[in-house]
Amino acid sequence: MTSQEQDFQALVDSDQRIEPRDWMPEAYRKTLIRQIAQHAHSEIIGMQPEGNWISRAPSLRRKAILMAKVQDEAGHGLYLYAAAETLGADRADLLDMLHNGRQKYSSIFNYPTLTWADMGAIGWLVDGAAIVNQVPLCRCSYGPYARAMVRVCKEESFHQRQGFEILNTLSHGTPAQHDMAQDAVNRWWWPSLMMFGPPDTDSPNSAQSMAWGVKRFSNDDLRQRFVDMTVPQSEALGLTLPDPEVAWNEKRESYDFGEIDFTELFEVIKGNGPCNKARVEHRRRAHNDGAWVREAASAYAAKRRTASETAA
Ligand code: BYC
Repeated sequence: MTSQEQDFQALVDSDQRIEPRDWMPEAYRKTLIRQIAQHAHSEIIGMQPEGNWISRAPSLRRKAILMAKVQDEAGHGLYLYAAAETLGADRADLLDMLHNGRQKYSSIFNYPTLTWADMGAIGWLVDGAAIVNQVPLCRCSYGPYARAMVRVCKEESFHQRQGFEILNTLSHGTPAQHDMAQDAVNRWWWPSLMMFGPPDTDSPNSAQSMAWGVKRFSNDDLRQRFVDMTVPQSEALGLTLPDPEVAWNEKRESYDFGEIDFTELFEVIKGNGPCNKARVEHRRRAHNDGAWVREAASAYAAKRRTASETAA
């Protein structure tokens, strides 16, 4: 280890933050750009499944809340792209890599949203899983990422509660509404568990990311934490989780749960999920349709720059 590397690791080990101008190993920079970019892409792709229901929300109140939530996701994408830029990444390059499949986004957004109850299940389960994954990232060793996560987590907890409230209303509504809520939970439960990534035995990035203080807990530990949090909530909702093996384990003081079909996760990551193609195509179209906005913003910024130079 060089002395620069030793100083860097000592900072990380003493729980201090690495800031953009600090020296950092190239591999640390690359890992962060990879994770932050994937995270940013997930936020903006994640707008699609929910955006699908804005025009069909069952009341004005639900529509206003859903619009605010989808807008929050765009904001999360912005904080995260800005955090990646502090590492020297170029936002346009990152978007290109999303559009041509060279960078990933979360598997969860490749599933369709079939009914209004899916808005509840996404809020409760997907945002719930996101919180469990992201609260530890508030203590990530890289300052700009950690700080972005603080605000993201506050907003995610509002999102999670709105999802719970949708499901609670449906679950205690008519029998048809209850069935719709149960069906949504049945479809979203296993994909939500997969959001935490492959099992620890099959997670190539974990060991190094944990040594660098980027990840604070392993994929399996966070998944277990999510299950422990969610089972009592499902009881409060009056809904069941689609896993007969869920049972309290006195010895471990945690819930046991059934085996996850990780071949499904790997297939979805490879691009073979139910909606991968549609999501990326829609994203590319939106990007192309928005070209005039980017051009107008750049032209306006150039005009202002010229005006202030002339004034000076
Ligand atoms: N989907 O070695 P591993 C949100 C990839 S946003 C797709 O364990 P790592 C929300 C992984 O990238 C949700 N790919 O990796 C937004 C790696 O591939 P590469 C997103 C996955 O990085 C809007 C390979 O598999 N959250 O919540 O140590 C509305 C091996 O995995 C997935 C974040 O991005 C997956 N599920 O750990 C509502 C949080 N899992 O890159 C909600 C930040 C794994 O080597 N990210 N892969 O080619 C993380 O915490 C970590 O990156 C992960 C994976 C836990 C996801």
